Amino acid sequence: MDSYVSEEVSAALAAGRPVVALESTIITHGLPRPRNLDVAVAAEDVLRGQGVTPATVGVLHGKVTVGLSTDELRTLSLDDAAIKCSIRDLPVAMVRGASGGTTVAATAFLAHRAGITVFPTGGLGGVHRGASHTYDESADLVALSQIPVVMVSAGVKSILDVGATLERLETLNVAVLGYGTDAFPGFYIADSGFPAPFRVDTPAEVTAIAHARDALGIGAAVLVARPVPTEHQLDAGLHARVLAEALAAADAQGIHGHDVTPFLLDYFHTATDGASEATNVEIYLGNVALGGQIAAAW
Ligand code: PSU
Ligand code: MN
Repeated sequence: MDSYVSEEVSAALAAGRPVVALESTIITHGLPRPRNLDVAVAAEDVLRGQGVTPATVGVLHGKVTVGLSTDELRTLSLDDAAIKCSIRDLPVAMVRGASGGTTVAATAFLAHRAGITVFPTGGLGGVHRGASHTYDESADLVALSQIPVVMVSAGVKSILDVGATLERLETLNVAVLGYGTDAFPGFYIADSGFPAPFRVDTPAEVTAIAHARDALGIGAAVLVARPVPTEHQLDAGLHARVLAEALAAADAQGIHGHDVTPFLLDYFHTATDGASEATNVEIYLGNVALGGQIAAAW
């Protein structure tokens, strides 16, 4: 494949400077316009402020890119036709000349291929509720089992079956580290109700564990699970009520496949009058900042 890494990102990697990958499904499908672009730019600014080079990954008119420019980010953020690009969708988008936001799975794949290890998102995909009959499990999980990145996320999205997702992460050899917490975070809420398998408290502990993984040649991700600060979490009662409504609405409208996650997130953002959106942005930018610290400590 011809060069798809931006000059800025290539130069930073060649010089051994810290680089952090960012996904773009959160831009195309996770947040409403025009806030999506603001958040995408804010995430890059957080990293630049730390002396870290951001590498936002996405597909623009069939061109797979690691290190989108601000203009390219804007184009993608405004594109109604942008598809949600997981790993399997990348070759199709390339051949069709389509644009797309890359999911955690596709971003981890492309970032690692370019030599980038640290990758923060908001909330990871996982096992959906009812997966025992729908088989709906995010490709994020399989990708993390095969790609040795250091992923930072506020646990997995609370719209999912969190317990089942933790079981799958164990099966898939993904190390799960609670960051500054013994509880596994619950995305919109700080505590999912499940314990984190291990606790770490510093970026140096994370990098030491990731280096040990690499020394052993374990090819799976390390997942750093950072909880939303409690002052920014969604009210637990509101969360439970809206979640039940959102799941019922998805069921009634026959939403399935890759539309489920965007539908549920959008339902939350509308039904909470923007409160969940504000929380999502807090989660995301906080995770990006921690990603920057980990990359700097690498
Ligand atoms: N985190 C967020 N918002 C998002 C996502 C993550 O705060 O929209 C996206 C990621 O790109 C993730 C995707 O890979 O949701 C999961 O989708 P699915 O469950 O269909 O695999
Ligand atoms: Mn799915």
